[in-house]
Amino acid sequence: MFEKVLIANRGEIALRIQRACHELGIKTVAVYSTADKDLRHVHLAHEKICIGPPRPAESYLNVPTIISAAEVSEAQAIHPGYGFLSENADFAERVESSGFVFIGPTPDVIRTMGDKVAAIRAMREADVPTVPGSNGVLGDDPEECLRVARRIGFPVIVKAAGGGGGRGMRVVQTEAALHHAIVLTRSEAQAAFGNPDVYLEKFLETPRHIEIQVLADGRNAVYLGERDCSMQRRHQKIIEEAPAPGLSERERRSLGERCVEACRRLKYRGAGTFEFLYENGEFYFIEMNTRVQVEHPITEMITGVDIIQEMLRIAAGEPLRLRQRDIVLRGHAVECRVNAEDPRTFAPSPGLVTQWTAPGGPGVRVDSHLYSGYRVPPYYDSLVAKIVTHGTDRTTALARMRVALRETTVEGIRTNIPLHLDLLADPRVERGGTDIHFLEKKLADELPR
Ligand code: MV4
Repeated sequence: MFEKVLIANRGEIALRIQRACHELGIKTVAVYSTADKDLRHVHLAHEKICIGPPRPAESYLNVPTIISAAEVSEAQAIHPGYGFLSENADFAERVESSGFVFIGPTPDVIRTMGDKVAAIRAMREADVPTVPGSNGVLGDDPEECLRVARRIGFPVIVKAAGGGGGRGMRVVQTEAALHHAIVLTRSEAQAAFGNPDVYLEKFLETPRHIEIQVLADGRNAVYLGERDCSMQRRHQKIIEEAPAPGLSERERRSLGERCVEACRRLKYRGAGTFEFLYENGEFYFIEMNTRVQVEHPITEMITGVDIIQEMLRIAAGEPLRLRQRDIVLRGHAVECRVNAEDPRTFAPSPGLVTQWTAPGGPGVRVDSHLYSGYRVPPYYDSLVAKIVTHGTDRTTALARMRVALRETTVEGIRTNIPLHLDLLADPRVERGGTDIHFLEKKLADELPR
């Protein structure tokens, strides 16, 4: 196992990674921006290195500085967390060519999955179900594009090959609107990702977002069940749960086995997430994430597997110790993302947290870097805590979440806890299985302005 790992991230995930390292007897190096000198994991690290000013481009995205920090601290490996450089193939390459281990997949696999067209092609080859679509990049001929769209059937969605996570896409309802939408998405994609390639898919109107968690060592893979992440606003997830309400054991196994087979073909290494849309009993692959995800704790709660520890073991070259038969899903888990934002307007609400009290009790887990007196900086995402509850069944997990949210106090800044309480009081949420448009529709219906 590694003796020392550099954590190239901040906030709650840096603390989460550090805990896993320390539990395994690994020393940690924290790299931090000047805005983050008082973060908990920075205080708790064996070594800390300031890597620049608050702006991410000058600190957490500064590759040469992070590599230098690894060199001077003599860390053996770098954990990128989520966001920042976590899915940057060039960074992974630089890490490895500088003699360090990148805790994640190989650069070529990151690159393939970053190109959404290449990712979908890889999945089709592995028999993972995908959305009916162009099966490749669109050419320049408008007539040919129209033929492809007609074959798929309207509505269609134009997506950028370099996009993902909701960036660079446009829904097209009619034949007349197709050409303009392609031209527009193409030019936006060129500007945003430096890649003008676009592709077409059938637009699914009311899907759920269900994702499969995998762990793999380059040879073998296991799936750790699924998460339902349909509760979102503007592509920001706010509540996730595992397992997905109403999914049958048969559906879970069949989809999980296909993802495992895809991992074997890709020689996938590390933690990964296959994202699917789920509509009318069918799954459609849309993207793969090659990093640890924000919502990984709910999977940990129902499987008992420490995903970050497993990432470290795999990166250190240990063969996967888990067999599929060892993975048993137990009970139900829910995660509420607590953001420093106005619960009605969603405007960011950074500032001094004068008082923080975390909830507790059986089946309650809190992943947070908050403490009373912490100042939430305005430069980064607004996630300040993840409240996770577990119970023998969904009803129990939800009841525990309501109690936990009412116990939580955050003073000095605004948070979205009132929104969470509102959602958990909605009978449609209690029933489960709401689609990806539920939250935005509810907000439009209940908060007319
Ligand atoms: C779609 C779709 C409907 N049909 N693709 C948005 C994020 C990106 N990962 C893919 N996204 C979507 N792709 C087809 N063919 C609807 C969405 C979508 C969405 C997906 C997952 C979670 C939230 C979403 C919110 C709006 C649109």
